[in-house]
Amino acid sequence: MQRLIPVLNKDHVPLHLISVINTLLTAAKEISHRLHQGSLAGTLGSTLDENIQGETQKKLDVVSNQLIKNMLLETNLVRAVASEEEDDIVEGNPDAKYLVAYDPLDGSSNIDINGSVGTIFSILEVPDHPAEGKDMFLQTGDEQVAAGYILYGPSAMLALTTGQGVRMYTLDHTVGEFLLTVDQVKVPKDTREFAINMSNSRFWNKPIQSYIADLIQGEEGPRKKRFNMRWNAAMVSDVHRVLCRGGLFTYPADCRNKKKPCKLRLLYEANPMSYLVEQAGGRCSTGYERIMSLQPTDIHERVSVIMGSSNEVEVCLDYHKKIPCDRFDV
Ligand code: AFP
Repeated sequence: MQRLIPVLNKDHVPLHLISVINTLLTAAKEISHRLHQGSLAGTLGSTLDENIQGETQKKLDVVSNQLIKNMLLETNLVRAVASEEEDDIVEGNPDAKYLVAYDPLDGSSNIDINGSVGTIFSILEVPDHPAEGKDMFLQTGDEQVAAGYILYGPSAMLALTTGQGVRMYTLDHTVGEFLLTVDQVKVPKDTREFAINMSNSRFWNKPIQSYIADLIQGEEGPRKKRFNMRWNAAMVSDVHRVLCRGGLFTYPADCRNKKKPCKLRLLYEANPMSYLVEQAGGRCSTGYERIMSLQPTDIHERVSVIMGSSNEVEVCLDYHKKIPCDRFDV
């Protein structure tokens, strides 16, 4: 089986970008090791702190964030990092060209129950136009030069795109290498599987309520076929399933907290996952706009997300076109 670096060389990926990706994978191997040790590593459970998102930080959130941040900045190839666990960006080498936005441990609520979690990353270049501090990161998802995730499941798997399709690699613990296991990922255009947190249904807007209600009616409803549902409470795990066998994943805006109608973050969750899904032939939208066309206004900006099998996403977007509603995410 092919190792990662020869594959990226064949794709003519710039050497410094390969080095940044490889550094992320070195951190991921350490995170994978600590996760697989579980309680034995003494890193389960929560800290007494909250991150900028207002979420209680798990010990492994903090450990994973430090590992990734320190390793990336030590390469001297990274101009700055933006992390879910950092209030502001952390500056690196002022002459470097790469920016890395990442969620160090997505799905943290699964850590203490031995559930799947993952690291999501998005790599940009410092913009040509003069930009300082966090403004450097305020680029559309179309500007990404690489994106991916490492899913720490029964096996540790990397899904990666540098704009030439999506490949998946599996960590071989004996040699400590990510080996190519899926060469060109393709998301099936149709699906009978959707992923959503149903407990929020009374807070959704009308288009999503109507779309989901029709899915649940199955053969007797307007879709005239039965659908299945999954919800792993970790975007990395749910989107990995979509990449592997199709499906529609959505975390729509809701009116639980009018100040924070959306949950998923644009820069280090929605954009990197959208890059992967679109490169694999899928479709990604907020319900009204293509996600990777959005112009970010803040590094921790949140968006509503609908992504996956292109024909099914199209059906969901039709509900948004036809049903007038009060948008919470504007
Ligand atoms: P945590 O990292 O705080 O567990 O949040 C994970 C996440 O951002 C995303 O990975 C999941 O799809 C979604 O939130 C789960 O949200 P719910 O807990 O509301 O289902």
